[in-house]
Amino acid sequence: MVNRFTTLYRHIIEEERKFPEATGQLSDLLYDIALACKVISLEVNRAGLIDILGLTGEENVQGEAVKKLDVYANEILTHMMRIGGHACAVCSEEDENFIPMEDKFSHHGVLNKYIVHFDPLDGSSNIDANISIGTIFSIYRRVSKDGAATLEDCLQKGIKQVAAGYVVYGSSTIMVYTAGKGVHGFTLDPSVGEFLLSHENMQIPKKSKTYSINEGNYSKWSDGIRNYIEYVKQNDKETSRPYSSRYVGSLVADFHRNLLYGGIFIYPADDKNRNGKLRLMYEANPLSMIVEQAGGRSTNGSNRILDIQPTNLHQRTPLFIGSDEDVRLAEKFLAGEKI
Ligand code: AHM
Ligand code: MG
Repeated sequence: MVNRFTTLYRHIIEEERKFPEATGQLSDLLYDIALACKVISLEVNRAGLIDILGLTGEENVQGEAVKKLDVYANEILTHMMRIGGHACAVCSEEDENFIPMEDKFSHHGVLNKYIVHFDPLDGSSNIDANISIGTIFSIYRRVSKDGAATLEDCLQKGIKQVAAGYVVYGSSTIMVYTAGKGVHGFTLDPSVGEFLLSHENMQIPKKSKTYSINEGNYSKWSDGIRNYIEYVKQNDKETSRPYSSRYVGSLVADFHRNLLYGGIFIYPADDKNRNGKLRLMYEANPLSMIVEQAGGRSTNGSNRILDIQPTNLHQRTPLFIGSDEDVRLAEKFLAGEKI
């Protein structure tokens, strides 16, 4: 039975204690991210009221400019990192270049040692339809020894992540994170304003009966992908086929459901998007660290996502992520193996 009063902050401090060299900076950084996400959650819940209250003009009732939610989410996360004093650079799906952070707010003169990557509001095309959206984050240790952060600090392989996580703004707000020792989920209790431990040591089922892919792109796919999708739709009791199809169109929401119940999410390369659509640094790497920590698998169809050396902050990658056996089977179809 889960201890009902384990807050996110207590949990991350206890997790950090498992690393003898830890200074507490990572706990504080994660806490700052969680705080920013609580603020975003509030705004997401109010989004539907904006039209009713007549706030769609340039200014809201307080005379402040009304911002698009994804712009707002980006600003609040960046601001929180700047005042927090633990990040030396922030990279966001919303910004072309990385944003260096000054050391002047760092505590006790300690150098800000972390690089933080965000997709501030994933699935943002779903906002107006009241469909779940989320924030994805990823944390690296800087490699340069001092001075301003460099592009090299920001372009590290996913395997170098020290922590990663996401927040889904759904029927409730949930934060899932890993700091390299398992995956843990916390549900926001709005009455006390705290994320409380609700899913300890999450494990994704090894095999599933659910696939998530935008099937509207069928005509642009390779034969390998088409054959795999045809396969999961055939009847065969022994292998739990046909699979169910579930596709929200918000990666975080599709990923979270598959993490809980099992499933494979695929966004392949196709005729139009030669490298797929999703971003390596902001979407694929953090979710890949989580899925591997939960016993699942994540590749670009042939290679492990976490081993890809990034060359560009906004580079895209095909993504096959979820239950281990399902991802392996999809890879076989992609390689043209006879099943
Ligand atoms: P976003 O980060 O701009 O919201 O775009 C990424 C989103 C993912 O959340 C989702 O899985 C995918 O794009 C959906 O794409 P499509 O509409 O092509 O199926
Ligand atoms: Mg996204």
